[in-house]
Amino acid sequence: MKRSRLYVLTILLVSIGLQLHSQTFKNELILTSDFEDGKMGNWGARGTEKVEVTTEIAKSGKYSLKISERSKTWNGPIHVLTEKPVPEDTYIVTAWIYYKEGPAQSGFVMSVERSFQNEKQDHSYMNVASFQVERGEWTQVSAEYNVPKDPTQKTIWFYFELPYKEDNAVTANDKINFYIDDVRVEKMDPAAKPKIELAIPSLYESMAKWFSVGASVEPEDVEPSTQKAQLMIKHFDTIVAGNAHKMDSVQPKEGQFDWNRADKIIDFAEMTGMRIRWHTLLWHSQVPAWMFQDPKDPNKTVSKDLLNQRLKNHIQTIVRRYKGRVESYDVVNEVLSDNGGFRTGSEGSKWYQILGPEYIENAFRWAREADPNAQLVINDYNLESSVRKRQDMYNLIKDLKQKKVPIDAVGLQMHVSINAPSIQEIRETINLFASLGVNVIITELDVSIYHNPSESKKPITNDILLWQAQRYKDLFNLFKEAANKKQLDTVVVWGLTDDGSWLNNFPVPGRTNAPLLFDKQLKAKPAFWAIVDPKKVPGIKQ
Ligand code: 9MR
Repeated sequence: MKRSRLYVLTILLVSIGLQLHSQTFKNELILTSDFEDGKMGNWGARGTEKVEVTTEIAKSGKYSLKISERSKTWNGPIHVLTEKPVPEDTYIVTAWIYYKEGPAQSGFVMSVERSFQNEKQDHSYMNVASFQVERGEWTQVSAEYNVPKDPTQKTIWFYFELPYKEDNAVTANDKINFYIDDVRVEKMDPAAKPKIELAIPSLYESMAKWFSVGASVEPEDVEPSTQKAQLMIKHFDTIVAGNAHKMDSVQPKEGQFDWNRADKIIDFAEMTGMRIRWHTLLWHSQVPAWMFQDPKDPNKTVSKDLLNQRLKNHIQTIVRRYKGRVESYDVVNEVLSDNGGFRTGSEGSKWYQILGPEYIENAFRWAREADPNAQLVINDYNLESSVRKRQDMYNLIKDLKQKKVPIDAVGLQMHVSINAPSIQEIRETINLFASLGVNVIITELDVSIYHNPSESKKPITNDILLWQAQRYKDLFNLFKEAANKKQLDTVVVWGLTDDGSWLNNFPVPGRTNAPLLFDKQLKAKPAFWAIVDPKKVPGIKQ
């Protein structure tokens, strides 16, 4: 029988497809350390701790590397990753970690250190991934590190440590001995690196009728020409810094503003025509220590007068610099307590402790003075789920408005879960604030796949992703409803891809989350499709 053309074509396409599928990527092996020659190779210590080859225990063979006499969390074994860093190279590190004495479980972190050509520049340190290890069990850990685009970087090392604590907070549990074995480092085949999907709709274009859609990023995410930057450009038209605009990043030393990381995000946004939100002029967290210290004696608390001056200077230096460029500022972040009223000193707010509640209105007035046209926002979390906190925020905004404090909008962070709070609670929250005549902004949206903060790690199944998709769909339906009522014009998600979310390893160490719209491979998740084209997601209710 003569084969039909269709048959031949089908066979051809199937075989091309199979070839593409079976294409194997060739990662380059950079390092294997099993210590079986009884030598340390190029492994070393980071501080005064002892790093040695031992036969006490091994994952495979006879030897492993033992780390003992540790006195700081950051004490641990270190090895060069590369002396010739090539931006955008991706390294995959796998290793086994073991400890036999100490707490039943312990967090471990893989980090990288970088040196720079300019010797005066400090080394930089970054946590790449954190893991949970059980006492008495060899645990395999693995992490990927993407080399930043920085022509001045020289050598990159990787190392293992315990989660960071200030020296004076270190306890015996932070000083445990541990062992590593069978370390393997590969450089990823560039052909295997994730690429954005070009042929899908743009998220922000799909929502343009209702609101602008933003995402928070780190400076590394927006190095022009990287795939993450392309993802940002394609899908978002508002940008926010996840960390780079916070006090400790912008003014690490008194009077020495460091615009380097801040401007990477601003420059990218201006180059690509995005709207810019600034997060945040004031927060109780991520504040450099000097801010609250007396200039003559760091053990003493700064005076009220000087702290007011420092705060005014911080706010106005930033707002003047970006006048007409930054459209919207989170002026104050998380100033309310979860237990009612203002966040006090006992809940971490030195602002409140030293300055009293007036710091809030001062911050708004100083910001307005520096840029009369920027939108000024008060930002907080759990305003939807806690009726009391919501009412406190309502009363606070009302009071500020009565005092003619220039406040334009309330930011609902919207770190929600797959199951709660309800859409109706969120609707009531938006309606309540809109009734005060302020705009509502969704500032930090993500949808945790866990039902509560302490639920233990679970596999991320397709069912969960579909459930999450429905939740995103319902949320976006509500945001559209609010936009139609002119209550809301901006929705920002807190991160670009699941792997970069703050909800990984938090609040449960070792727990993986998947709260965003794109996955690690830069692929649109069902949640994205539920918002943009719901018929593509099976079982979605409109
Ligand atoms: O996403 C931020 C994360 O990378 C930081 O480690 C963390 C430090 O506190 O801050 C995260 O962002 C927070 C934001 O600034 C304020 N609202 C809660 C966010 C998640 O913790």
